[in-house]
Amino acid sequence: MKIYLNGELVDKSQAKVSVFDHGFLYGDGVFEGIRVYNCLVFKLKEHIERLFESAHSIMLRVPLSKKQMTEAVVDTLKANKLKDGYVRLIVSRGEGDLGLDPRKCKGNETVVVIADKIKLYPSQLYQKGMEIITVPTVRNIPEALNPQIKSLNYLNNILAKIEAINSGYEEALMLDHLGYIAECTGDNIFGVKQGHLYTPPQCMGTLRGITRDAVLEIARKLKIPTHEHVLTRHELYISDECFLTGTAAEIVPVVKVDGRSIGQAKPGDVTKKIMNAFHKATKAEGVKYKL
Ligand code: PXG
Repeated sequence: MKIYLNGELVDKSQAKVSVFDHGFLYGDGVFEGIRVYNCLVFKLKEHIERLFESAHSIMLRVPLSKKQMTEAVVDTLKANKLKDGYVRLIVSRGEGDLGLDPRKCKGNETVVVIADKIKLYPSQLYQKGMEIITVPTVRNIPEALNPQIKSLNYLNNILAKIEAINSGYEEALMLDHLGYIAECTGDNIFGVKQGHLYTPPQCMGTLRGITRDAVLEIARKLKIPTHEHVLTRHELYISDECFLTGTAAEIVPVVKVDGRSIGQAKPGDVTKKIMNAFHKATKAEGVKYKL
């Protein structure tokens, strides 16, 4: 496997970064996860845009232009002869000293591109649907660490994931500090009620997911009314359908939340319609490359 590391494609065994890298020491950096379907990089422009926005917010200089970053992604995919897969883009503050001061890392920013395969859940889960549980850890407060920043510091989400796993669930429902629904540990959440689609607004402690945006776009095309507003757990419990969206997980039907059946406790018609349209979009859209 070849890894892109600071301008070079190196063998996996040679792809090493310093233990003084502030990405490692403090989670000081940003990342993206991108999917590739049959030599089409889905929503690559949007992912690169969000990477640069995250970096801008934490005052991290990305040593490549957006065009160069796009080329780095495609070159890494080609070097690994991957038609389908998952790309992880990472920009960290780079090597500094043991203090927090990011000025010590100036000019040392680390850029990594990994192209690999990913499968989060078994296929039957997509047919049967998932059960999720609300966990005690609340999503980061936007005024402290805004979830819009896709930073390398994922402990908030990992703590929630651990709580879900300890309770026998694969995924956690995270609330915001006010008790409204935020998102899951690596996915956005949607409810369907009487043919309308609901999802929390992006300003309320949720990441503006690119799959979330793609689903909203698909829904509008399918003439499904969409609403981005605050949701309580009660509103989710009484939904007809529920599903999660994320680049890694794609679209996952949810059939139970906190022990409450959602609708008929099986993947609903609107969810299936959106899943179909999403899979069609992944076959038709994206930045194309040749192997
Ligand atoms: N919310 C959070 C907190 C995320 O990390 C999403 C929503 C979905 O966003 P996109 O743009 O992908 O539709 C994410 C992204 C994993 C994993 O192992 C998931 C993400 C990132 C890294 C790993 O589940 N999700």
